[in-house]
Amino acid sequence: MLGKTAKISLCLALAASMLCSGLAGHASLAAAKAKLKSKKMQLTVGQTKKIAIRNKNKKAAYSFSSSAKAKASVSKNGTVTAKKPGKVKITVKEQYKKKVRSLGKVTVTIKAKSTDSAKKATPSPAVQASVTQPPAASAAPVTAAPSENPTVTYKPIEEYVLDTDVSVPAGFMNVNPDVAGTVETITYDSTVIKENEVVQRKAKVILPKDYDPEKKYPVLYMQHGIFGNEDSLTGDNVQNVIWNAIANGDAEEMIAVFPNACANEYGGAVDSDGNPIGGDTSRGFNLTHYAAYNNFLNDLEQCLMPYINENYPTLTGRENTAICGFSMGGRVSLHIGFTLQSKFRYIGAFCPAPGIFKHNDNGVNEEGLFMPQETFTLQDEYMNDTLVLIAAGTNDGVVKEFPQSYHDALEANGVPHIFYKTKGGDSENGSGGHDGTVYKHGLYNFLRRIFHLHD
Ligand code: FER
Repeated sequence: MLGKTAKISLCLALAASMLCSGLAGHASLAAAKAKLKSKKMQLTVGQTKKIAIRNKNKKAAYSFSSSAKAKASVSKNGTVTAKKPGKVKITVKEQYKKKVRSLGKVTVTIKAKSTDSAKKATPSPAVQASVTQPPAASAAPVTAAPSENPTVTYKPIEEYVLDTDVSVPAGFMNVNPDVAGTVETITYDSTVIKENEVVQRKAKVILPKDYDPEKKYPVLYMQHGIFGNEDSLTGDNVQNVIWNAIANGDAEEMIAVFPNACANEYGGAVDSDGNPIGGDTSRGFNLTHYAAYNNFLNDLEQCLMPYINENYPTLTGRENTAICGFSMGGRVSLHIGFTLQSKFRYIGAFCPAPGIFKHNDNGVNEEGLFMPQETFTLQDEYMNDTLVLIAAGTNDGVVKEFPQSYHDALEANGVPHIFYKTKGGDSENGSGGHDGTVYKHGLYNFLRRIFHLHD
């Protein structure tokens, strides 16, 4: 992975977030009482947005009531739907054991429909979110009942896509033993690396705190950047972002898999003749090396996913399966997600690398995996039923404007998605914005939006 500065950036980001929030450290975060993240919400008629609660107590129940249901209704999980222009107050209460406590009121200001109001809802100066909305006649909640899964109804993708709030809670990257689950290493047989030969490959499996093999969990596959392997993401403490999101009540309990996305016999970088290059990364920008990442589609579909589904208590089917990644892993995730649309309902790409379209970056001429206008799109049946999130650095010196070009194509093709830019940590090597600060921010926002059940 090129994001060598990630750890330095992490420290800076942590220091900054602690200063901003006035928190002394992670312990106080765990003990803090639940409170409303914001007491104001601006919506346009037709828009929906979830009321965010910080430091949710997982054992408590939260209830929401609207002062004027004709203007704005609110669902059991706190999603507000704007119906008519005006002001509405939503009262939020927490019930824990027999105690009921008011968290206060959120004042919702509803504006009449205007053409591009969603784009103007910029959450903070550092973060510019842009949202391509689904067409008005959007999908109803999806009921998934593959034979081995319980019958559950999922939130329509529209609700996530219209949620332009991409802020993250303080301490979302912290290492916090109180919320930690476990990390396992698996070895599985791959039949797609060498002809007529089985090659053993490794992956990390991230289990949630209180993992119970009697339960069933949705699965997130997350891919590392170029020159990485199955240890890169755990080495960068990405599992803590997942555990924090679950502990904050922002993400469902899930199993995450961090594979080795370089699907060749070495599980590592090669030169153009296919020979390993060790640490000589300057020789790693070539088509043979990139082809190993393209081959991960076969490895994942034919070998790793079946292994995970056989050996872990997983919920299967696209409603329960997400894919995301950083940089080269973001490219891999877009490749796989847009190719295997019947298998993944959630696709996240954080600082995605070149190669989705024809390019000539780093002196390498690559044909590209998709054609921007013709093939980088969703099939009709998945168009309004797939969550796509692309997060980019405001000044990414490594993948430059490639993430923006993917956003532009999706927008031109009318594919509903979320795209936003956020600032990276400082960096001395010109890769500012191509680092852990940005990709973990993207991951947290992705985690907030995947697998949520409709209530
Ligand atoms: C490239 C520049 C960067 C490229 C890939 C990367 C496929 C990947 C960077 C990373 O994973 O950090 O031209 O071509």
